[in-house]
Amino acid sequence: MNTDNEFFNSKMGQYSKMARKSVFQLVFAIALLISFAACKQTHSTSVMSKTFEGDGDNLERVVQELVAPPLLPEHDQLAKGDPKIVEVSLTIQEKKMEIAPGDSIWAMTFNGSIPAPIIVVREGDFVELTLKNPATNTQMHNIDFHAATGQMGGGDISEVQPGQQATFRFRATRAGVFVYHCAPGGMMVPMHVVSGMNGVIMVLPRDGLKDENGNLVTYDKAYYVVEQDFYLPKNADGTYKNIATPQESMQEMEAAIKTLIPTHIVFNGHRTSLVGRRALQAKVGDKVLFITSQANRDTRIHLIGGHADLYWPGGKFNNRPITDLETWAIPGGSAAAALYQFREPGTYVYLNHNLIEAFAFGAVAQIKVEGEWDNSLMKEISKAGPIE
Ligand SMILES: [Cu+2]
Repeated sequence: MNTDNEFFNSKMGQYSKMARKSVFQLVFAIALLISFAACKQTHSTSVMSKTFEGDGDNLERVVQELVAPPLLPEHDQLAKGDPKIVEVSLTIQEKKMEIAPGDSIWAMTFNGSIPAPIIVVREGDFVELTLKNPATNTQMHNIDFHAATGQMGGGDISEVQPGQQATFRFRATRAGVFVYHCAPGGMMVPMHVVSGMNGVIMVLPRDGLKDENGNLVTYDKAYYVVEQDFYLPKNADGTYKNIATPQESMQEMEAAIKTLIPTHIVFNGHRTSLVGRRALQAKVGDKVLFITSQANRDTRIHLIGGHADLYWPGGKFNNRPITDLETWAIPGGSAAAALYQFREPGTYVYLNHNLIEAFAFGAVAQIKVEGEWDNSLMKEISKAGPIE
């Protein structure tokens, strides 16, 4: 019996060893399958393997009514239905504009504002842009979308002389905030850009923005704040020239921009665009998306008293956002997006943290936040008084 038992036990041992081996092999096979599937999924969503079909001709059309900065056009944060053609119209206006109290430039603008209005679409939508250059203007203009794929970002096929209009369409294949600007060629490119011809398009992921853990995150408000460097020509005594015509502005400004030293660095086209009674507004608890670009020059943005809860690297929403930033860099020719939930009331300052460029040149905005003070985050222990 003992022998049998030993035999049996030993057989059972073998069976159990075999069973363990089989289970191990099964688990190993499943793990392989899962990792293969995950790998396949990663590959299928890689930006390197995206393919596109159709030119969008038969898609549903919607018209986007653009609005003046710092506001965004009406939009849904999550896509409704299939990709659409979003029709957008920009009319170029050449006009004299004040950029600081008493200081003016011959501005060149899309739709009359500096910056140009922000366009909002979703990944996979087509943007159908009509660019109008009224006969009253003096210059040829066009538009280069950093969000577009194709020659000159559309610059070649959108060239319009005064009295002309042109329409082209591109598919928004990448999610994020992207600069667009006029690019008529040669020295006219920087001249038109620093005369105000730049803006941003925001391409939202179809299923919305994601936080650092991959969960949906929405915003209560969004503000569009663009830094612009200006180069005003000066008289021999250092005062700014009063430029009478756009042609004179082009001649005089070339020498001014070649100094590489701006005379003004401001937000939204004017030193006082977003301060005092024009400060941005929010409430404690609001999650505010700040969209900021600089089309020509590097900058670095800081929110005094707050942070970027979420900052999307390079302003591109398919990257996992990084958290808790104090200051975020914007290389010239790009845009940034940062989300912050205000937790305390007060007047916040959103600025270029080269503090000379902020306070001496003008790159400052304010946000007035209403709500109840929270001692769990900051508490005044004793008011300023004589040293004891
Ligand atoms: Cu132009």
